[in-house]
Amino acid sequence: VVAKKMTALDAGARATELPPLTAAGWAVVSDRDAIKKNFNFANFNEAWSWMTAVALAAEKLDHHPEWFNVYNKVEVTWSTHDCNGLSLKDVKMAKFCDEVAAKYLK
Ligand code: H2B
Repeated sequence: VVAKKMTALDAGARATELPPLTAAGWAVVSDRDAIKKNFNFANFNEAWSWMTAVALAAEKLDHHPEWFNVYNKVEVTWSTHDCNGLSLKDVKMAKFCDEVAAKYLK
């Protein structure tokens, strides 16, 4: 199976997709076309469990995070190598990150 090459979000898609994400705490990175967010969990176990859920979804979608974890904190960046910028896969994974995090961050 040949993976479909992702295309960058056009101006219209950005105007629709990015505001809900920035409202949810995602920030557009200043020096490259990417979005990032810091997640704070109760402890390492919850952070790692969340990372595991995100990792499994990333494999399914063939779209992988850039992330940095220290104990209960995870800094995640989404961007698409294919198009050297933001694609719908980044939006999808960012939403998934928030959905799963909501189960921990009560
Ligand atoms: N992850 C991200 N974030 N962007 C990509 O363009 C990408 C990926 N491409 N994971 C996938 C893997 C590609 O390299 C493989 C060959 O499908």
